[in-house]
Amino acid sequence: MGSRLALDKDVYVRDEVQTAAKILVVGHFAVGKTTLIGTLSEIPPLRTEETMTQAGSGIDDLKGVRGKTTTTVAMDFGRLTLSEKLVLYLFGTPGQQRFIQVWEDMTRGALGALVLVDPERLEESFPVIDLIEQYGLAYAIAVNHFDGTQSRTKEELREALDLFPETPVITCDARDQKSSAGALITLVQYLMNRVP
Ligand SMILES: Nc1nc2c(ncn2[C@@H]2O[C@H](COP(=O)(O)OP(=O)(O)OP(=O)(O)O)[C@@H](O)[C@H]2O)c(=O)[nH]1
Ligand SMILES: [Mg+2]
Repeated sequence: MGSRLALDKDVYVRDEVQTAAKILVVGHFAVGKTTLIGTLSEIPPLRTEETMTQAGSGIDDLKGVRGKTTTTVAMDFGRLTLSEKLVLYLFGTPGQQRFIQVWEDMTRGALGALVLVDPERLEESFPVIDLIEQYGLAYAIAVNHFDGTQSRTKEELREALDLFPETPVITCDARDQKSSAGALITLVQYLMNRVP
């Protein structure tokens, strides 16, 4: 217990009152997962970024992704204290199918997931949503608004993504703290209301 206290004093000192929840931030390639966790984390986020090389050019589709030189190869990790009673541990999980093994580990113990979606690359979100449903995780959709993207109504997005009526759809800008926090809070409220 002594070493746990030393590792994460803030959380364990207030043990009786504070609950920790694991939340996944998922989404397809270059949708803004690392950006969102970096924006929200109150500790320096753990990142596993590697420079993209020519070898990956036929694998990760850079179409519509400007100025991206690195990609996440394992995970992102950050922490966000939402209130005296609730601290969130954020795990960013790569959406590419070749990372399916990472999903096996990441989904364990997770309360739910924020699924980041680029409205201009909707079809890339289908396999990610399929995976989340396959693992039985509750989720909310956060539409990351890249500059200049065509806006669609939430209803159009809901229909295009074939969502359940109760699944929350929120818009956000992964670079903006307030809007990213708003997306996460919507997810957490949704998850809390589902708890029997
Ligand atoms: N204009 C704009 N750019 C954004 C936004 N969100 C992220 N970006 C940029 O989009 C690029 C991809 O963002 P990342 O956070 O690396 O995306 P990712 O989902 O972690 O990518 P992978 O780990 O490679 O799958 C970066 O260059 C970001 O700066 C946004 O809302 N607007
Ligand atoms: Mg990333």
